[in-house]
Amino acid sequence: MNNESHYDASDIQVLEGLEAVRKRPGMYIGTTDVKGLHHLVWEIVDNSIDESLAGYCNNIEVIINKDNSITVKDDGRGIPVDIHPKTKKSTVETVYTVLHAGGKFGGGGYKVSGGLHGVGASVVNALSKWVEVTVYKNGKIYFIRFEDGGKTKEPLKEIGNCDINRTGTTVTFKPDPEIFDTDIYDYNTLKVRIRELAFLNKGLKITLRDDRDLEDTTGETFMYEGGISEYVKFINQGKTPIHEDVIHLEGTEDNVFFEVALQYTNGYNDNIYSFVNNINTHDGGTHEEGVRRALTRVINSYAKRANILKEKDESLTGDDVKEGLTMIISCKHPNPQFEGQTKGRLGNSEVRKLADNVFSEGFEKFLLENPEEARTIVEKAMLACRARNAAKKAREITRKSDLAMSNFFGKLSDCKSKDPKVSEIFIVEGDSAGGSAKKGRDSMTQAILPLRGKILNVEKARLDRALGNEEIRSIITAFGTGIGEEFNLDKLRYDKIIIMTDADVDGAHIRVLLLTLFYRFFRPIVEAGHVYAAQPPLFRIMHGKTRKYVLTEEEKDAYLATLPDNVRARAEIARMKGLGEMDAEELNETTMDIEKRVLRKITVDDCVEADAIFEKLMGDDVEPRREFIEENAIFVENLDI
Ligand code: 1YM
Repeated sequence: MNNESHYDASDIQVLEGLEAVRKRPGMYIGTTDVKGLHHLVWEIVDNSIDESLAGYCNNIEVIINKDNSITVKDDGRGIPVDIHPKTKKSTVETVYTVLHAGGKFGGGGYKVSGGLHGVGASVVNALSKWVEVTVYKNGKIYFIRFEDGGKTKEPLKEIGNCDINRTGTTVTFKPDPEIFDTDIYDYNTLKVRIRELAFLNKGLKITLRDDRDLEDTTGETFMYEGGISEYVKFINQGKTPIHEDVIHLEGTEDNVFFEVALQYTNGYNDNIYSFVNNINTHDGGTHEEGVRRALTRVINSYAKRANILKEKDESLTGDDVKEGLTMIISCKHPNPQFEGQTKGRLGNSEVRKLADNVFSEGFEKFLLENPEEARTIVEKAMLACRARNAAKKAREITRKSDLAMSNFFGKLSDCKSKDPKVSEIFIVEGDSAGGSAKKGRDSMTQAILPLRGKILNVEKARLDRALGNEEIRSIITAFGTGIGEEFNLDKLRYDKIIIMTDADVDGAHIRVLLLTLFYRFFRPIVEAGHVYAAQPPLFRIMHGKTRKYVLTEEEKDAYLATLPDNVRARAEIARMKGLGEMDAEELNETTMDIEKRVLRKITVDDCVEADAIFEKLMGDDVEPRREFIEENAIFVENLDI
């Protein structure tokens, strides 16, 4: 092959490779929405984390620049700059332009990153308007720039000298606005994940700075010497632990590193999160199974041996022993097998054994050495067991009670269709809005459930008490899924569950109560993407025969700006007060009609963050709750406060 020619066969291959990424970005980064936009950052940060896992990098810095480009810096070895034998180009250029280039060039380190297994850099390059890479290595500073989806502007060149001891890589990229729906980075999204990465990689320092924010001059630094133990403490802030120390256990076998940190609180919910190579395994897998199995077994055997659990008592179940438990499980695996539809499950069977062994040995030792704590933990699980049995009875009563049923059927206006794929249910605040909704709906596919009383705050309630609340019982009955041990997602009677509340503080409060209920007891429904918030309009603009509804102040201004001056001057602008004020036709047109409405999908993207929000909103302290509602007014852009 002719080395002099600047356009040879390997160049063509490179261009074709990157073009393939631009043609089908979804295949490489999932989506091109705001999530995909943030995904680019993680691909680059992953390379720095890998360098840290290999033992060469201690500091990572992420900067959101003024133009919404992103800079990631690390103090690792620096991407190799020598000429790569196969491509005859610098290794930096190769890594950034050849698909699947990642690990193959590194020379077999202990590479445990997840994500795209090294294809990340070239994918980011393909989807960027421009990328600049600076490498500090050998006392020199090297630089290369790519433009328009990964085209090399000029090969790698030396641009100066640096201290011989200085090494590292700095990458700045600007996502291509032609690829992504949005180009604006969200500070909080980056922060939540960066904090998590810092917890999961103890001792690693990661800084985040927002240069769009004039007041942010230093950024926030995340560094946890305690790693996942500190993560547990962080989650348990504002909760009440029932034993002082976080229990931390770890072990390694055949290059697989496994660790777990846990602490029980006096609450009724569990917060169990598991990770493999820093990736959240939402659907668990062998690492989680090993721990859960060992936890149940060890608590039962200890409780019996210590004679806290008597012969006649029934054994504690997995559900009993996880009540109030906060636990982080983390596994670093050189060859993880991810399974399931969303690849959120670890499949490697050898990990089950490792997790079980490490956990059972360590946890049993803890119980034996700390008899007081052990008794507290066992008694907590035994209480949970009793409550579970009480809930079972309550459920049976719910099922049988004719009174509860007649009450319920008086309330729900079900849709005619029995096909869950096309059916939706609107949960509506108040009777008057419920009335309009009933008239304005498409009765074939839309069911209406008006809520009269207040919903119980389930943050502080066990299942048995939740089942005593009439509003909650109506919701369970309407959904058809059952609750607790009986929950079955396949039985959900509606494809969409739409929360329809006013755009004011009361509406926000009811929405939060409902979301807490869903998050605690119907999490799979949220995770499967069935829950939505309706977005009633905030303004009605009338001119001539035209009626236009808009959701936000900005949209109103933008719409008015499109009108000719004389029309705008005479336009009537009304601020919509509440759902109850709209007549059936208006409600249908603005909020319910499948063609015209705007729904907002509710996700539990980051369960830790969501839990912190619920904790803040639903915990005992009133002040943070007020503040939060005022600041965030969850899921509505504009709030009448
Ligand atoms: C801001 C982004 O990419 N850091 C980074 C990347 C690499 C190395 C060090 C590295 C790896 C190895 C050897 C190795 C990469 N190198 C490659 C490849 N930060 C960032 N820091 N020396 C340096 O894996 O053996 C790909 S990524 F392939 F060239 F080795």
